[in-house]
Amino acid sequence: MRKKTVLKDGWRFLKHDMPVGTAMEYAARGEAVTVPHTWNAADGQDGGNDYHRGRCWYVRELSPEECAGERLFLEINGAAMSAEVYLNGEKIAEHRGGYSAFRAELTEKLAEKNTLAISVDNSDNDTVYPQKADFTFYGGLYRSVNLIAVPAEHFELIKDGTPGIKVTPVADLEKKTAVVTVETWQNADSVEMTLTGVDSEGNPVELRKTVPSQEGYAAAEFTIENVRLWDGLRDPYLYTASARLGSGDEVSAGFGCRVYEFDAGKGFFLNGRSYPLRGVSRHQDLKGRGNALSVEDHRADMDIVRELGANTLRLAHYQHAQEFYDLCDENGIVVWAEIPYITMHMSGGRQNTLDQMRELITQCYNHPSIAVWGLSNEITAASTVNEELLENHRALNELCHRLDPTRKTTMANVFMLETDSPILDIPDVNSYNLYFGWYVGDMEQTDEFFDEFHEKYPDKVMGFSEYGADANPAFHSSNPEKGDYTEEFQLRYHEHMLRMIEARPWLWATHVWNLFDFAADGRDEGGKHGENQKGLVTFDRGLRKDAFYLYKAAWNKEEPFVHLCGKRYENRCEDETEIAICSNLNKITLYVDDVKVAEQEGNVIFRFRIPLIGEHLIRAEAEGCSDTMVIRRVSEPDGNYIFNKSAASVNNWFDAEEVDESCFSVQDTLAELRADPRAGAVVEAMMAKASAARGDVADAVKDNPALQKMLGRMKLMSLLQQGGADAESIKQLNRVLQGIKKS
Ligand code: GCB
Repeated sequence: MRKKTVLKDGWRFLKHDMPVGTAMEYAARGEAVTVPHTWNAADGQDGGNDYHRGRCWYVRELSPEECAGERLFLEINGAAMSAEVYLNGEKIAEHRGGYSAFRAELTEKLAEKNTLAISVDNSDNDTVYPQKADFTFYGGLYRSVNLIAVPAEHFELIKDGTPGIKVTPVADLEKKTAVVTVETWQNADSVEMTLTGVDSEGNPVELRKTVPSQEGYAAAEFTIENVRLWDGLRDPYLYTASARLGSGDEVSAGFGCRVYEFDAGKGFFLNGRSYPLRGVSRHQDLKGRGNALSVEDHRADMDIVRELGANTLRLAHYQHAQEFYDLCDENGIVVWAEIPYITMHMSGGRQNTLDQMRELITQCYNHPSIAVWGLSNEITAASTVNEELLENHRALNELCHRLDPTRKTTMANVFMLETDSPILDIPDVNSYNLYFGWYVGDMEQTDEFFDEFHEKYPDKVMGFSEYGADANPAFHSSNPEKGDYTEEFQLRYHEHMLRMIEARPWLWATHVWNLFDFAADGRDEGGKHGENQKGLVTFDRGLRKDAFYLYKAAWNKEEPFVHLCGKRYENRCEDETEIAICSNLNKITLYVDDVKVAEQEGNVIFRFRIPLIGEHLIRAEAEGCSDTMVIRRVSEPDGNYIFNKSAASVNNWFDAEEVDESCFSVQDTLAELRADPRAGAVVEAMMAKASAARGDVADAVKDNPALQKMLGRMKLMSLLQQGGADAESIKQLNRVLQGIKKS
């Protein structure tokens, strides 16, 4: 028998670095905490990059009852980012990487009284990923910590945090069978393996074999006839594989039989039918709790995913909790799993990328929901593509294929990476993160980017791994613009992207960045501290922004609904206003003050215009569903709806400046300026200066013709603003350009 004891209570937390002896001695003075715990739940989201990063201690006494059992193991499901484990002052394990589980055997080191002391460290370094990324690097024992007591004969618990059982189902769609290989590792002579479930007609399946274990390894093959497939949202059916030793030790895993296929021209296929993956990304954190989530928190997140109707999740940017992959299995959500090899390649981090990948695959292998292993994210954002970076990716890619020949690899490329970069040849399938229409350029450039790629590389599988726009639901506008953080702009942005995606079913997967707002302590913008607000739902999960309903209308086929957008935009200063409605029904009737004013047929989003006189009750109806809101006409624009009016000076100073249209100015596009030798020379001189300051990024831009073309369409003004130039230097440059007559 195996016994698991959850070590939730009884911990003392010391928020300082100190030797283990001191930590044990002063433990009683530490803060009493329960695990899961992070020390950055509050300061990890207050903005300004000042959250506590360092080495802290968790100390706990283990009672004799807790230590009972023949062999005793400690299981730590997440210690961010690096940890050292001490039992009675002696170091028994260490682990680098904040997102995977690890275990250590305690048995031989147990004494009469036992004290566990775990140091956890999230300080910066140059060997453990992530070090540079747009999210808070929470520190703590933020997932469960358990004791596992097993008999002397037991399944492997140490190696890479293995579950001890590995299940590989290979489904044959024509024969309607699945050949399932079960492998286990143990210190016993034989293993009894059992598969249970039902077939496609509901008849029970129970297959059993007892197999010998040689050199600690056993394997058996089973064939399920008439197999019931794991079929995504439609029928995420799970079988169970279990393995048992004579000692009574037992391990088991849910598994699913499915076939994933990728086609450059046709997109993604599940079990032989076209199944475009359309969904969102998720970070594992929650306002007030940081990353120390409970099982209920994970469930609540999954409920929102189901409400949205997404069929895929990108679980960014690291390994998520096992509970969450389980939920994906049970709910039929196809998953992109990845390691935090992100933003910047570190020469000293190669081994860590391989370790984190090995643990991710070992620990997550059995989840049928996982379709791809992600090698890296925007790794060329702050690194150039050189041999060292390529070699690291090749090593990761080979590791994935060796550990798991059944799954494909992918990576999320940054927009400025050339599409002919050799790095695109490494993973099996590709993907790009594109923020045209938000950070750079116009939304339409996304369409152009993908079409150009598809035309140039018709045999390469391509996906859209990130896109999004920040929105603070406090801000509103009837003329939404990029950078205004309004809900209305976010809605327009996603409306464009949704249509763009619908017209390109060959994109194997698309993932909105992000389902939820999340902590990014380096940010301080859009009226909030320390948050990335690209979520469709707020950080506390309390509010679904209007763009949420756009996707729900497109993806949720189960729950008919009508949603009036702009509910929070009550006070409107205009004669006529727009009413936007999201719905998965096709005919909407609009009532103003209980009078029917219009009817429209369409899909997903419906836009009406109505005169605005006083206060109005707006009601939208479709097939028995309805939604209402109140809006009113006001004489002055409501200042509460506008983001940071005073700080918007960078955008506004230009209005006051006289511009001589016959001369060049920063309002001209880069291409227009470059076409003139004199204006072009000014721009080149400015670029050379920027390149001296940010060499690697500038080089990546310089050598990328596709990017150059896209940048050419942008106004110099917006390029400068997005590059972070201050108002004074933009003005100076403008004065120089105004001295050059257009020919
Ligand atoms: C990205 C990153 C992601 C950021 C996102 C953003 O490309 O992969 O981690 O959070 O952009 O919002 O800027």
